[in-house]
Amino acid sequence: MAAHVKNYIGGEWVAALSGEVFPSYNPADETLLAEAAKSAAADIDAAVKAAKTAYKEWRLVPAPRRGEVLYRVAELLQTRKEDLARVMTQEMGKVLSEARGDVQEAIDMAYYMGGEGRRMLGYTAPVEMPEKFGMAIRDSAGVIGLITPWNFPVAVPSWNILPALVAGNTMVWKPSEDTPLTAAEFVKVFIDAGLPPGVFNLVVGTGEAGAALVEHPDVRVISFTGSTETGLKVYTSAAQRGKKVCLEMGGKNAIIVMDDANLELAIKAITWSAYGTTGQRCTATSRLIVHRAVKNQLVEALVEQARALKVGSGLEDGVQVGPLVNEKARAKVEKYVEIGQGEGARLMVGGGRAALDRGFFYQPTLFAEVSPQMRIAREEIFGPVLSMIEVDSLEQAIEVNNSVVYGLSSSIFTENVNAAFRAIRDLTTGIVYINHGTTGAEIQFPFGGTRGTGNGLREAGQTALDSFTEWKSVYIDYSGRLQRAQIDNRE
Ligand code: UN1
Repeated sequence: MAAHVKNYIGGEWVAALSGEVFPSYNPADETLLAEAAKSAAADIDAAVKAAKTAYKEWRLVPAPRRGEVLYRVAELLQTRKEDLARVMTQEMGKVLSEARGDVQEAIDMAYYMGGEGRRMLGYTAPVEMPEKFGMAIRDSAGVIGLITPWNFPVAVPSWNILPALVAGNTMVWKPSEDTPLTAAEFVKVFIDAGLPPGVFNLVVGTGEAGAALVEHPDVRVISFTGSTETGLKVYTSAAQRGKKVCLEMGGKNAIIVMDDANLELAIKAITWSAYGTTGQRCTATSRLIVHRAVKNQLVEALVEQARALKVGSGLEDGVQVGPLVNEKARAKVEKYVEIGQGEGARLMVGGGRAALDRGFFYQPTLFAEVSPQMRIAREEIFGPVLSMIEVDSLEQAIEVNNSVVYGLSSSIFTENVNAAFRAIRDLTTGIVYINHGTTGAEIQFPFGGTRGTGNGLREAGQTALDSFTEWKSVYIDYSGRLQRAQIDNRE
């Protein structure tokens, strides 16, 4: 029987004011998993009102106490990890072991940000006048609007929810329409951890609800993770209203394999980074930039690896590649495989639907003889499709890597320390890996990308606080007299 997902507003589970619902399907068997509230502007408005009211008190709760709620979130997530992972696998398809990893990122983030409750560091600096003191402190920003994708339906929201809450903000969260059930299960953890009503509100729905959240005058900060197309719309709409926006958008990440690389290691890393999560990570490897001298060896091994991967339902033991999230995602992959063939790239393996009765499955696919100008080498496909480009030198590899509009993650396999350090210096992505695939970022470091991937802010790490706090500079004059600085600012 399909579950029912409601909005969680001001501490109550409520239906959409219109009474409308939308479906959430299991991508592995196309069955109906849940019906969720199809929210609109009026639902968003109710949630923002609740968040605005709750903000008055939550901002005054001492930060170490707010941090303790996050520790309880971490503990509850530990106990519910398996259940949450199963719901996630059923709703968006990733294999169970990866779904567990997704929840684990939220656990890690909850402990990390819980600790911020006792840090949230500002600074002091000397001031120009005697008997005067100066400091810069982080202040909460107000009501935060959060829009998140389906591919990491617990981890990515947690990177935003946890820093925003510990910093004293309240929130309205609009998760992807592909994962409303997972979102509701995640919200229950916060309720059971004792978060006061109205501090964290869930509004499920489609793009209509997301747009209303971005447009709402009482929402000061928007954090968005998703496609570049939607992200730029969010950015434009928020800019017209003078809001702060944190964006994480597309990627076209590459692994560079040099002629001196440990090939055995590189092959394992490429296989996992390109085909793990069915290629549906913003950090997934979708380009392979390979030194001509090792090209043949690499292709042969990758074809073998791709063929051996077990495609199927993520709940089944031994399955390594789950389905694509929905029919639209599979149609997009099919379109790009056609484009690649039309552009003259050579299909080495895959290139079609996997032979399963139901579900949005696609075979792990490799294109060779790809040139950097081809669309399959430049545009985000978000599926298990890898495009191989040949180069003759490190300089050329770096140039090809940096030539796309995206700048999230990159990687180089080399045993040469000089080449590794040159790559660190010259690769222009937000994340760089040496002898490791392009996925697997840890929550204590900044996460995000340059160029078309983002807009300069970063999720995770200490930098997450930059999105959700305002700096307040404070001057305290304890001289008891009118000092010169108040008159003309200088002696
Ligand atoms: C994403 O793909 O949206 O680095 C996030 C990684 C994971 C997070 C990916 N820790 O691949």
